[in-house]
Amino acid sequence: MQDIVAETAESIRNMTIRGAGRIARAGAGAIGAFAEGYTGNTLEGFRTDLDEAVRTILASRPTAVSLWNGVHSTIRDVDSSSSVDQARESVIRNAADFCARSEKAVETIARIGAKRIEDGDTVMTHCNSSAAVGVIEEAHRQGKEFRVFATESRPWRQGILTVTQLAEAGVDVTLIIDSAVRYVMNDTDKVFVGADTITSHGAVINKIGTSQLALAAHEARTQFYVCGETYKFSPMTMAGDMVEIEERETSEVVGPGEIPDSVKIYNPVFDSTPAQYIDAIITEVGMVPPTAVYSIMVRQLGDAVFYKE
Ligand code: RUB
Repeated sequence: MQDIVAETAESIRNMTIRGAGRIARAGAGAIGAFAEGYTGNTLEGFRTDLDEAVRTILASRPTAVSLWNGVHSTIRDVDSSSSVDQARESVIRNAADFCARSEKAVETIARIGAKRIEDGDTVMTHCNSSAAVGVIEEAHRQGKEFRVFATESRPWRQGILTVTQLAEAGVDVTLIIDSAVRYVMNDTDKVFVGADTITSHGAVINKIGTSQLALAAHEARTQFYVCGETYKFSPMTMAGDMVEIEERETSEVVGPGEIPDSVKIYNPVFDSTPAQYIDAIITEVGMVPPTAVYSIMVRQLGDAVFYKE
């Protein structure tokens, strides 16, 4: 069963499984499967092997706290378990519970966010966020007539996934290159993006370029909404920790021999949008101002006490 842990970690690392919600569910699911297949019979042995499985999953991608929250909510009852069977069962149950809650949260966000889209609107989205795409699809399902601009999102071009998904759902969608964002923002009424991590002071870490959309939206007086489940709230930021911005392989940016060897390449894959540029964060517990993140974080995560210094 260690295989499923290593395979899942690799699929997250190589982006076969991507997007903050999906990687959280995959990580929690892999830990659940690990517990299900565990054949050892001592609690101590289980805890040691589980620790290693958790470390393997968490090392796969560093930025999205959803992965950390998903995995830690899965193992939360292991410390208080008194037998290996009790510990295993708690992990299996908590993993299934997290995945179900996560999927339901995305559906709730879709229903809440869809209310913000009106007939005649032009909407913009960035990268490929299942929460943001869910909002757009739900508004379309409700019969609203609007159009969508979706950014390409170099270098992985997740925008291709977004436009394909939206076109298949029947949405009027236009693909734009990333550098067209400010030009197109003048014609845009509302922006909906996802989140990988939301800090205690309401900043949102999402796909590189999100903060450019936010700045352009601010300048054009376009509403800017973040769609994010509360397990994207980072308890570590309450303790003052910085969010690590993932830097990926330079080969994702240019192919071999395309530019002189002396040229350096920098490939950060997320950026931080300050709270002041965000009109609201659409969560499964409601549409909230970024200034409310801290109190929701305490309420939602407080009993779990995920973060230990
Ligand atoms: C994906 C990305 C998405 C968030 C939210 O980046 O930035 O906007 O993860 O996604 P990558 P979701 O492709 O590098 O994982 O709403 O699906 O959780």
